[in-house]
Amino acid sequence: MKLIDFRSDTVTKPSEQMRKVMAEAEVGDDVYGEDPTVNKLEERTAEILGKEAALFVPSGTMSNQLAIKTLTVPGDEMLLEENSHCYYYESGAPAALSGVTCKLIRGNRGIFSDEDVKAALRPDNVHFPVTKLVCVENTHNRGGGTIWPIEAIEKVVGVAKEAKLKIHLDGARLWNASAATGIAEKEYAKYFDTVNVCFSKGLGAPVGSALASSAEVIKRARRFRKQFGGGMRQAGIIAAGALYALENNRSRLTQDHENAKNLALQIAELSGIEIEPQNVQTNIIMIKVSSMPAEQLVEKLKSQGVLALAGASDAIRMVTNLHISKKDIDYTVSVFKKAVADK
Ligand code: TLP
Repeated sequence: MKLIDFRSDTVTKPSEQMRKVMAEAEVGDDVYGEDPTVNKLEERTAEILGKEAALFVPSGTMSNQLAIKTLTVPGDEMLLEENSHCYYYESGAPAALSGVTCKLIRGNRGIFSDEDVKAALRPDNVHFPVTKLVCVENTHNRGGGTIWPIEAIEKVVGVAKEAKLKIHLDGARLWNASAATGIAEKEYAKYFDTVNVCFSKGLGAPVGSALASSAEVIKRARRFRKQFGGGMRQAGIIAAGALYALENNRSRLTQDHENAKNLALQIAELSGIEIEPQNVQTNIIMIKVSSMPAEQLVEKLKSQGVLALAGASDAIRMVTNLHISKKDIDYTVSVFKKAVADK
């Protein structure tokens, strides 16, 4: 049976053409700075994001954590949304790797306001940790692929700058935000000190993310990358896949968005599940399940070849990606109809 895998956009596999450029990539020892393909990827990423420099890293988690490590000292505090990946899904890394505590902000589908940041600021007092950093996630994963409105970013950054805080963007899916809005990546990135972007999600590369910032910050992050065990050698093989993804797979993300919206609209009317199709802005669909445990629905879908992820006992997440076609969406709708009908 053919599997239609909606568990994530991280499940995507390299295409024939991508594999070809990977196989033929020029390589060198990247710890010596001698891998031409990695160097090219870093330069191109920095250019797209309008930053001085970028650093190729194995994962989005490492990229986020390098930003935190580089912009803070142990004992500092960072402000971030309670469902943000840096906090929720990174194994307690801010505390473990940087000695940083997290002060959580409750957002609306991942978005918070300048007022929220103001309310979270602390007076300068020896009893309190020093608040050093704010983190924004765009698009917001657990929020359901929500796009941060640029005006909201501007306001949050305004308050953060006034308080002399640094600002990090977890832009693992910034490509999706740009494809959906037409706002260039660098227009988003310009507000932030550091930006994480991932090549291994919707863009379809097998491995890799990058951190972009000023040359000085990236120089420091490069040392921490080594310390974290992320200094790779002939990494040009994987960088070539990332570069291919960057040049070829950004504009097609709108197809994933269309497919997600289409799926959401078609299953929204079914009983036993709840979706707000108007909130499906990019490639992530969050579905509340009321008629059975989410795991049970996931199993039913799986038995018909449709893979989804139970994100909570009453919720499933589905993510469209480059392996999923319009036809797959139609099939998935029919599987859903059956799955929710026979309890
Ligand atoms: N997200 C994964 C899981 O870890 C949940 C997924 O399937 O969505 N930032 C954001 C916003 C992410 O969604 C992810 C991965 C990361 C960072 C981390 O990237 P990796 O997996 O490369 O460490």
